[in-house]
Amino acid sequence: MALERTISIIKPDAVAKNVVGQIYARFENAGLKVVAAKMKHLSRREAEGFYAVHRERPFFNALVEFMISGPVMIQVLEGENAVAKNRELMGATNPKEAAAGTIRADFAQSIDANAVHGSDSLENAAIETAYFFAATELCPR
Ligand code: RTP
Ligand code: MG
Repeated sequence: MALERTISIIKPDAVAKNVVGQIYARFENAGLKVVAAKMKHLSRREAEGFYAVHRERPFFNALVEFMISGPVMIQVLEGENAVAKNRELMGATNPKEAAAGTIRADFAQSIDANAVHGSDSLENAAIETAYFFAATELCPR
């Protein structure tokens, strides 16, 4: 087992529903530690840059519009197998297909407003962490 870090973003729908604390509890109960966090209302440029990999996808514009529709809560999670563990806690992209008890099953409305983002690989976790945080903002503990 490897100690990893991953990026989690609580999306505008879940921040608006006031369930940041309930989602943090899921991380904590699974043994993931928050080692950096910030609430931010993303600019269009920031959201487009973050999701640049999806630029050619048909849902890109809707995704960007949604991600800038309100503040998001961005955190770096640290723990054993943090990347996969966070994806497991999140559940499937489409909440209709998300397993019972996952964050998306419990808090997401639709495939667009799906409550959370999580890095999909260790490599992307490092890229996404650097996108939002300076090295000095990480607090290993
Ligand atoms: P995320 O990146 O947000 O953690 O979600 P994911 O890996 O489960 O899904 P991904 O394929 O990376 O897609 C990014 C976000 O785009 C929206 N999406 N909409 N309408 C659609 O078919 C569609 N497909 C993806 C979702 O909000 C997804 O979280
Ligand atoms: Mg993704």
